[in-house]
Amino acid sequence: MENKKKICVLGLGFIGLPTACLLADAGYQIVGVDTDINKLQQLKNGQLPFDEPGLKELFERSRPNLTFRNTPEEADVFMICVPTPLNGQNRADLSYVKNAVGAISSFVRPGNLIVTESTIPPRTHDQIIQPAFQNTNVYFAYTPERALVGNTLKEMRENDRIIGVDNLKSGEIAEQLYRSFVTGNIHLTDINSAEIVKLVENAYRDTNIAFANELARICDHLGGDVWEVIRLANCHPRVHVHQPGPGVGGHCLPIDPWFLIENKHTGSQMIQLTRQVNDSMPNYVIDEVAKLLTKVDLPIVTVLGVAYKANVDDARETPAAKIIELARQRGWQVRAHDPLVKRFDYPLTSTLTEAIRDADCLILVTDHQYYREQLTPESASTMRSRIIFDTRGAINPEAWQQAGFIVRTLGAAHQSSYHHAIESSRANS
Ligand code: SAJ
Repeated sequence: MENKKKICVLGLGFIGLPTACLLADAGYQIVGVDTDINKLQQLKNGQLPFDEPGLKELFERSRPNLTFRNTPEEADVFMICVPTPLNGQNRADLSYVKNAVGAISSFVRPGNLIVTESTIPPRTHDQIIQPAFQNTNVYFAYTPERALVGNTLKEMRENDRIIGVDNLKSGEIAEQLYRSFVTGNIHLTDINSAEIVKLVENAYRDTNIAFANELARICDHLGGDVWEVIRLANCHPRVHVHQPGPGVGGHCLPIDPWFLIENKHTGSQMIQLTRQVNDSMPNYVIDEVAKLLTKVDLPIVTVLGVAYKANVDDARETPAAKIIELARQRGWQVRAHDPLVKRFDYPLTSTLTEAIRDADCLILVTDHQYYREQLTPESASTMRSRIIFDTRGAINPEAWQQAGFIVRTLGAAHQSSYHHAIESSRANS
């Protein structure tokens, strides 16, 4: 095999590790760098710190080209994949990026490529990354990651990639690097535009969901069924409204839009409003649940699903955390259950049966496939009061109502069972 270049990947998280494995699988010699000694030891022992479809097999296959260290070393390419969390003032905490830049500075040589994948506010290259290497003749690229948790490897391979570069030669080197595993189109552009594109994608989705959440509240008051309303509106060829829910979680949508507007001189108004709408959904859910519990003394409430979205084991920024906190503030006894999440700040009940028994109200927060299959009126027959609040439009209200449950679906307070009746008659025909 051709003797491929050496790449130092800084940050072995949800993006850095799969990317390191894909590049190692393509024949590059990868030095994976992380400051978490336990994670490094785990990886050296052949264990993965998180799960993603296909990652275990890829990791096994690419291990001969992977080494793990807690400091960088000389390489042809340096790839920055460190986290950029939100600080207390809704601004990007760039300390990990700055540390990574500092850590590689003594190893970078003329002709090296420094490529960043971390999500960063506009102008971070201009103001922080590039100035740190101004006396070295290096190439820069910004290639924001765009993969969806739960489908990371497929999307890393198949999605189009945006590569922002500082000059044509950087573009040539960076494109060749990504072409080694990307089958989607590669779009070269300038670095500032690439920084903004990444944030626009998530701000767009966040805004669309905020619109859906606002529609859910409107339907609750005006009598429509938001799930039906959106389904039908989306039959129009130029309408694509997203789905409402208990709030927006994960490591991207609740964070990235803030980066786009952290420079106050942009005059942006809508993105901030979007964030407020989505962040207020847990409060709305708990206010609505409270209306169902007025006659119940010392309610026991069970939160079903603490992952930030369906079918992942990831609970970062999950709206479930705020829902649990708000429910506890009301003096309710709160249980939480999730079939996939292993680590969570609040104790998780180990079985669904245990989580349901003697509860007064179930709040379906995450529509895991597991709940779609296992959560039935029969499985909930051991509840003390028969109340269920569905924030995802995931259960069939009619079936639950027939079994004697009070069912409240977000955005369908005046529940019409019309479309469910139609759907089941279609299914039976
Ligand atoms: N959600 C809704 N309604 C919807 C869709 C999602 O309430 O119609 C909620 C989910 O329940 C979840 C949150 O939004 O709480 C975010 O989930 P997601 O599936 O929209 O996105 P992430 O955070 O897993 O990944 C996003 C993706 N961005 C876009 O689709 C534009 C992914 O492609 C990015 O790579 C990722 O952010 C990232 O790392 O930036």
